[in-house]
Amino acid sequence: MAPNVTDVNGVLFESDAATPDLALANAPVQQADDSPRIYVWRNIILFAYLHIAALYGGYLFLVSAKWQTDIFAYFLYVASGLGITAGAHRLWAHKSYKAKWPLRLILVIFNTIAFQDSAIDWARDHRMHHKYSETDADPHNATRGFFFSHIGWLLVRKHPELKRKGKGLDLSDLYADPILRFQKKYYLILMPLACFVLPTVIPVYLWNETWTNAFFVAALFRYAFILNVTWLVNSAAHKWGDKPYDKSIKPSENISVSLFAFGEGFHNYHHTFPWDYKTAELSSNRLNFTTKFINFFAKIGWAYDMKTVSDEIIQKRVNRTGDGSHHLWGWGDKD
Ligand code: ST9
Ligand code: ZN
Ligand code: ZN
Repeated sequence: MAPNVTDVNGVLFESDAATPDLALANAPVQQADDSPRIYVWRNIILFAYLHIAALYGGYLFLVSAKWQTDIFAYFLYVASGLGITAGAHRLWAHKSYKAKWPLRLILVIFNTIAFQDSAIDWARDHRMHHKYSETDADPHNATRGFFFSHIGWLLVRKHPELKRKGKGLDLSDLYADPILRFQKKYYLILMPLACFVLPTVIPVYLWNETWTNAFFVAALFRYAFILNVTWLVNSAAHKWGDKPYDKSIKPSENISVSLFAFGEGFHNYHHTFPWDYKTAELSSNRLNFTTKFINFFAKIGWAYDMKTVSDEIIQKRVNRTGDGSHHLWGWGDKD
């Protein structure tokens, strides 16, 4: 049965937000079968435009952009991808390793190119995603379907339950970092420069690319591509794949997603052991470019205190809650 929507709609919640009710904030998450959908038309229109423009950009990528522009777009994909995987995800959301300030600076620049909101806001949503996985307090709750967990969650107001429970998150470690505070404070200046203006201007001035090719290929096509790869972790990797570590959850081991997402598709492992900096059961870095990147910086001392999980603990968990597919993955061959 659908709940009484007037109990949970955005208007009612806004008045709750003004006078926080602690008893409510500490109450268990309530599941709503039919959550309210308050459409955000600005986002719907902008994302529709982005995807149509990105299709045109993909066509230009193949047929008319200079090779330098294509390589530049690829470089931006890798850099901004690492800004999400090594930065927002493994470093800031999960604290799975520590980084000295030069690496944090590189990662925050990469992260700003990715335009997935400030790293503080990204980590805040992601901590909710792990803490309240697959409930109304999870921003991209996969039980609401593929479309919602992929992009739909960015087209509607967040669920009141998320805002209520979110008040209990501790983000003090993120706000303690001046680099992250700076990014958040100046985000609306830094992000357009890093994600759209420089990616368009650089090809035009450095190798005489046309404005059209530069804008649609290096800015819009590249941006939409990496957004969709990231969203696939929330949608596809919460739907398809084996569950060698915990068969009771939706997150799954998805190799195709891992390939494009620099090692972030081993999602059954990641939700079972979220503190492991590798986000996968690897002694090193198979299909996991992000782990290679962090390991490189560990060698020069800029990354340290990397957290992992012992083989023994993993094996115990596999035996206790896995779906029996663990032996198929060949994790024994530590490479
Ligand atoms: C984007 C993000 O695309 C993608 C993230 C994907 C995550 C993937 C994770 C998978 C693992 C990692 C794999 C990486 C793979 C990468 C591969 C690379 C090759 N906690 O948000 P508001 C409260 S972004 C606590 O406005 P609305 C808070 O009080 C794309 N509290 O909610 C807040 O106020 P303030 C570009 C929370 O109004 C207030 O609510 N960006 C939390 O319902 C209002 O927050 C966009 O398109 C929380 N988590 O609006 C923008 N959240 O902030 C999209 C909220 O002042 N977003 N509160 O403290 C929006 O426009 C809006 O957020 C909205 C909801 C319309 C979606
Ligand atoms: Zn997940
Ligand atoms: Zn995570």
